Amino acid sequence: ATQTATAVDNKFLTSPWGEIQVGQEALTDFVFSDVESWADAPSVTCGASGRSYDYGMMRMMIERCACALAGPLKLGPGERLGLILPNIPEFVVLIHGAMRAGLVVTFANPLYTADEVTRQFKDCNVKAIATIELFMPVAKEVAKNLKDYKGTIWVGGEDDKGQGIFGLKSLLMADHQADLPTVNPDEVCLIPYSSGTTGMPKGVMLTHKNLVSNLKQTQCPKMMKYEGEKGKGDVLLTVPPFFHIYGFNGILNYNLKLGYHVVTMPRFTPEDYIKCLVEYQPTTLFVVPSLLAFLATHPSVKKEHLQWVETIMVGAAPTTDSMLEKFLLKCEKTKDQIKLLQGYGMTESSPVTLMTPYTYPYSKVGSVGQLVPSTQARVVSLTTGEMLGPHKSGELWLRGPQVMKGYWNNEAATKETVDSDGWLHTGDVAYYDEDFYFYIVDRTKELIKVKGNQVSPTELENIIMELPAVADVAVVGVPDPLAGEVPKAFVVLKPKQKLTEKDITDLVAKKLTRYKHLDGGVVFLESIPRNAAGKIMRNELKVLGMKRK
Ligand code: 4UW
Repeated sequence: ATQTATAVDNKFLTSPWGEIQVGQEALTDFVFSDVESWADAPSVTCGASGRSYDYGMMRMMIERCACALAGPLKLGPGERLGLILPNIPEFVVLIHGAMRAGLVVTFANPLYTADEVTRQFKDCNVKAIATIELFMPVAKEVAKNLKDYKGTIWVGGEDDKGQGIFGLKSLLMADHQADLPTVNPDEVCLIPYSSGTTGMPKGVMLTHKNLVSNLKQTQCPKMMKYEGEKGKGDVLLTVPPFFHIYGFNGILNYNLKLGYHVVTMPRFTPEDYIKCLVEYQPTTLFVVPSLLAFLATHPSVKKEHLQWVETIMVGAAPTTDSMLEKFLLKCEKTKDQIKLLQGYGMTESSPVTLMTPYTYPYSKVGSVGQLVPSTQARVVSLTTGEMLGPHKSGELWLRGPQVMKGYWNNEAATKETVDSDGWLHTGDVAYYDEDFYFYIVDRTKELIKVKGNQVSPTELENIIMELPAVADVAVVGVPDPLAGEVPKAFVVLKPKQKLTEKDITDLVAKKLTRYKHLDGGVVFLESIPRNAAGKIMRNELKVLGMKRK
């Protein structure tokens, strides 16, 4: 890259890639604006079943879904639809159908327990749920706890109107008519959940403008290869979930906008993934570090399986240079034959803020890249609060049109995270080099990342505190070769009380989905180290956790 970033009055850095026009479109209109140019090309294919819709069909189904949500389900603009769906083509129909109808979507991991989904859907006032047969029991359990509930959309199922269950297929076949609203770009359309820097998961309010701006930022022709190459027929295979912001905006919308063929799988298994590599011959893979490690090191993945791959995009958790090297070795390809791109972002920033340009020096592998257009950064000293120069680590602050409107119903957390000048305090520790490439080195926030998934220590701590024998508890992430990090609990018992490690791990396993389980184990302590303000000294526990397995 020849562009340089500028340090404005030594107060902040601007993007070396200039500015984009802030998004004024409704997200669905923007994502499908060029659909006529590739109406017959496949949009999303289910890698497990082969079920596939072309772009023209997808667009029509979205329109019909919007009318059905406004019609038979009686959902009005601003009301919330909750999705409990794996990565399937119908995910796209429902999420964009809802947004087209002016609804606000929140999505949950379909492997969440009913407790986890209930907390989220109650918190943001969900009025209807869409799910598949496998997760119907969870949806029913959750729906019981929701006020003014309007109905469940059963993807792939039959109608059962008596119980307020609507089959998606018949809703679409009926071709309902409704007046769909004109969407204002400043309206919230998505509320994913993130624990942010501290506490329980919170609803992140993202607007059409946030999400559309981020697509424009990541498709900046100068930074990426896309000028004149849209609709070239790239095929991508992707596993990161659409119910996470990276999967939804960073992967799904990003590639649909370009007219590419998105192949996805409802559930990851090594066999199915390899089968998809051979069957669809993807040119691009979107991965998280644990999936990259699988491709680089798993004996059943052969170089022949990867022969079509030209680009691999990795993000959501730290990746090591050596893993990227191992991947190249596995492919038997050189750095010139395969592009290793990395991106960094957060749910709170729609998500992308930093990205490696399509062409960048190999010496920068391991960097999370440069500021995307219209994005500014500060690296702030953890001790003095000053803006730092190159090669000095501090907290990363970011500002741009992709930064969230705020946390839903949580003014205090919003104020703590986005300051009055619009800076998003990421809770990540980073530095930049003389070419304005950024490197993430640590985290000051509590968040634990297990295979790219968020785990909030507070959520686990609250559950463990339910045990009457427990006096105090702290949960931290400890390094794990496969998952990146896993949660580990430090527990203080009340006098004369007894508990085993299993009592605690079993309770967490009963209440929370698999990746949040205490795979780092439990250590019993006399006391939890806290500072004068009563805050848990998590770094001390991390060090202790690495020593005491
Ligand atoms: N290196 C080190 C990274 C990295 C990272 C994220 O669950 P959330 O809120 O959001 C995400 C977003 C992932 C993402 C965004 C844009 C992009 O291009 C891409 O990959 C191509 C992935 O995961 O978690 C946010 C937190 O996750 C960590 C970091 O701590 C951040 O605050 N994180 N990306 N490349 N750490």
